[in-house]
Amino acid sequence: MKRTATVLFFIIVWNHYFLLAQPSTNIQLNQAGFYTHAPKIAVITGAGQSGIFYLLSANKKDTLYKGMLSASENSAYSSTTTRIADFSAFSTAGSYILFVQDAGYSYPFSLRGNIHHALSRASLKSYYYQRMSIPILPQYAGQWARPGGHPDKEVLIHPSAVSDKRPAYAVISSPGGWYDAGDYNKYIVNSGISMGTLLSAYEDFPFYFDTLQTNIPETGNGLPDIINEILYNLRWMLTMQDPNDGGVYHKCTNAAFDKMIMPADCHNTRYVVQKSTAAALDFAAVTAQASRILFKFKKQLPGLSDSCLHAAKYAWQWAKENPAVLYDQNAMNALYQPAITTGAYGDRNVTDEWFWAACELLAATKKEDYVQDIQHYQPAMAALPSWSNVAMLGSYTLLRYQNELPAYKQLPLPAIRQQVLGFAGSLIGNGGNRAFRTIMGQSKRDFIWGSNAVAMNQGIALINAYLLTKDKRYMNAALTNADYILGRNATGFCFVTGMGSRSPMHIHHRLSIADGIAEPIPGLLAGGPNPGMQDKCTYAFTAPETAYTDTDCSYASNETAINWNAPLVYVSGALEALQYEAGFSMR
Ligand code: G3I
Ligand code: 9MR
Repeated sequence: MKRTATVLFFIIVWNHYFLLAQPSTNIQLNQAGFYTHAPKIAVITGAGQSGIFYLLSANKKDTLYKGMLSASENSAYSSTTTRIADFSAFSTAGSYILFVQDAGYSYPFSLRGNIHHALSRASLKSYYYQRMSIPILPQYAGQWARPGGHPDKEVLIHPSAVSDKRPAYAVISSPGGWYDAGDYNKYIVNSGISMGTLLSAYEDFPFYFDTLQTNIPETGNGLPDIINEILYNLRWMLTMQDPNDGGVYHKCTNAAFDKMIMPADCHNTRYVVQKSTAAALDFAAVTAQASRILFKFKKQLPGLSDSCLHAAKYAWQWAKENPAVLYDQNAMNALYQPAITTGAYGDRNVTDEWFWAACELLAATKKEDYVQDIQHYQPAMAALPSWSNVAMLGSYTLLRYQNELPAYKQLPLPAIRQQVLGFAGSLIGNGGNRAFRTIMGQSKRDFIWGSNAVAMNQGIALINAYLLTKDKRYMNAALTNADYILGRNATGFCFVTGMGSRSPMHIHHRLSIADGIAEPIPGLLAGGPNPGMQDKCTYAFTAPETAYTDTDCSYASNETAINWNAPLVYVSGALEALQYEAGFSMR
């Protein structure tokens, strides 16, 4: 009896001093922290009663604020139960910890005016690590420095991509660009939305990005680093256009994925594969948008703006002549050798690509030529941007330039404005995900391959609605999705590598896996919960909002990709930029 009591005593003491002293995985909050004047919410997961929560100083000695937890609620897309700690009323800058009796201590977090600056910088910097064909140098990359690989100076024309002047196996040069994701290939379609999103970040918030430096080789050359980074991929994209006809190859790739090895150890033959309408139109949209922005830098980059516009028109013309060349990898492999088994990005509907390209070309040229196509391809319904649905990128651009475009009668600007605002309004109007108080995750359909990009693209839609209306409800809603990405979600992960207290350590990313360094390359957004679990890896939880596993194996939930990081760059930059607007407070 006495012995049992002693053991019990030790268990209690152990729990108190060791377990409870560790941060609890049951308190889900933005692991970076909060803007001083923004709403501040933490979610307590796991069974428990309503009760008091305490906001403590970082050394846990002082209680600075206390409040009541909400009653427990059931989350819609997993068996998680949640209670809400809302401490929005507290707004003193500093470092803090939350304490809840039956959950323990939270991770430490801060309240600050520029709380997402580090995220903004890291998410943009991640593209430097993705650069292909050049060595990544220690003065910029620290422990993640590595030799170059995939020079792509000798890339073969795949038999599917043959044209008069470029027979099968002819050699072209297509160096540079970013690795698409955890794999080592480059795909025009996915580069399309990634570049469009980064270029839009610059167009919407030039004052912020003009001064954001990421310590890359070009830093200090008179161009903003976001532009320097974009140029690295743009120059590659330009090599993907056939100068003989304006057509654009769908991708530059191995026949099969490289093993989990470093770039310098990869020696598989590289191909450019079949031209496609989607590739041509995405390319036209990006180069048109780039021409517009680079015009501002024509002194530093003589001729580039013009070359981009020329490339855009040439690709557009090819698309007009080849309006329905879809990329169907299986059909292609039935006809040509070697079979290509890398990412397909095979889009079966290109109406949205037509719309986006026409919008970008109109905004770049201000010429009426594109108005009819804009009208013709205007989407019937707004849809969240993804690699296969880029229409809304065109809408954002038209609205961005609405006051500078000639007053073409057939240009459906009011309808497009209504569509974007209607879409953002519906994200807010349905109340969001109640259990976590986020916009993300209110629909089961949010949890797809790359679901974290859904959260960030929702953020962009909301920020655009804010820019159009100055209604702060949209900004607060966007902020809930940043909170989601950085920890206020049913998995408890901060989904950006190197950020927060609990972030992915085993991202499906060849560079991070093969380099022998424990920490993954920082600033990468993991794919996120995906109940599709197409990778057939082992998942501890399989419900829509918890089907995420931090394992190397999991490309369906734990890969990273340039089209997922781009909206993270946009949202984190926008949040920071808007914080700096005089007098702006998110409340
Ligand atoms: O469109 C359907 C939708 O109607 C349905 O409700 C839903 C149910 O799961 O599936 C949707 O299709 C999914 C599609 O993504 C759109 O989200 C497919 O199941 C899913 O297999 C597909 O995944 C794509 C994946 O490649 C496999 O092709 C991802 O979007 C895409 O981001 C990913 O991209 C890969 C590249 O191929 C190679 N490089 C890495 C990159 C990231 O993983
Ligand atoms: O590593 C590849 C990843 O980038 C892709 O998104 C994924 C789906 O296309 O495929 C991964 O490669 C796997 C391949 O599909 C099947 N064999 C194992 C490969 C590495 O895990």
